[in-house]
Amino acid sequence: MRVAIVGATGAVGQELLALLAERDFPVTELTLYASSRSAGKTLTVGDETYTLRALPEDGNLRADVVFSSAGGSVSKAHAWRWAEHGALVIDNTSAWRMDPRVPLVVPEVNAEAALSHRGVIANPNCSTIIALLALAPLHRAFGLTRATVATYQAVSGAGAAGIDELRAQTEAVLAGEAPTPQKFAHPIAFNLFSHDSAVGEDGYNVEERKLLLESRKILDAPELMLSATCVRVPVFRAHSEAIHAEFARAVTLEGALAVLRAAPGVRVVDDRPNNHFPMPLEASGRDEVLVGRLREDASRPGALALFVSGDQIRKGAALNAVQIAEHLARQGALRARELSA
Ligand code: A2P
Ligand code: 11C
Repeated sequence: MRVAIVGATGAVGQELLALLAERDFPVTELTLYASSRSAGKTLTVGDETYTLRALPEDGNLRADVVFSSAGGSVSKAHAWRWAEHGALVIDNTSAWRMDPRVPLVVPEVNAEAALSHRGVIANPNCSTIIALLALAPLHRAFGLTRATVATYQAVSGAGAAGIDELRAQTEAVLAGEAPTPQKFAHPIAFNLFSHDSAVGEDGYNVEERKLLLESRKILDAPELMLSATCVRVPVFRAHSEAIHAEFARAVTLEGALAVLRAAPGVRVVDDRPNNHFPMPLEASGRDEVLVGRLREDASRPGALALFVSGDQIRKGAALNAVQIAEHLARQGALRARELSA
């Protein structure tokens, strides 16, 4: 298949490149797009060197599948034009997630939704994907009705600039200098702060609202109640979340553990004697979301408390997108085609 990556120099773009090679995705031609600032520069991947391109005016990316991770404004402006030229667009941004024409897909949860696409499929927000890897199988078994979520989000969620800022500020502070915030409004080294997205009139920020609205759409659970508090922490690339979940049907600890042990994409890490539970360092670089600290919620009989950690760039973004393409290819719903000139 002819593959295009839009945002190839970014944190998610770089992970996509690594994953396509690692997973033997059937790429016959790879075209890499970035901003006009990068156009003409080269990028070496394995033995191949690619010249970065600016987006073409005519919207024809000459690809069967486009992975888009250049930010919401780029996808908002171009995704459907790329699709009109025959490409399947798997969009890693928030631009089209809540559009009724666009399936919002986590393959372990609602792979079948991908088949109804009209040219654009949305990859959910990373915090949503990571929470749902644990919550969706519990929902299927016990009927999730309500959840409260507190996130501990890595700087990778803010892209390559976020990663660079944590590194630079940490070095600066250790050298006795003052941190200079650029990407984030507040110091991130040795600090944490409420998620860096806009706060609405109800006091919830955009990230918190995404967790609610995207979960409802993916689980097809419009009545689901969910309240999130999203926080940026000085961790490089895996998000963690403390979750309290309530269910319609009776749930036991053993029953929940059995469901999670059988859940695809989940690895249970729940070693009480050794106080070993999900950690972002252990989730980094892994495909699975780590799930543990499972206990009955002492404040509400019948509810569960749990803790998850998942690689934000990998399962939270690039891997999920590649898995969507792989699923469609397996179903015969994504294949190489003759391209117009
Ligand atoms: P560039 O490196 O040329 O700025 P991240 O999420 O890590 O910040 O990465 C964002 C990605 O999106 C980068 O690859 C960046 O390219 C790319 N990008 C930003 N703006 C545009 C644009 N207007 N058109 C195409 N790609 C863009
Ligand atoms: C973060 N979840 O960690 C965000 C980044 O909706 O795709 C991804 C934003 C999105 O800050």
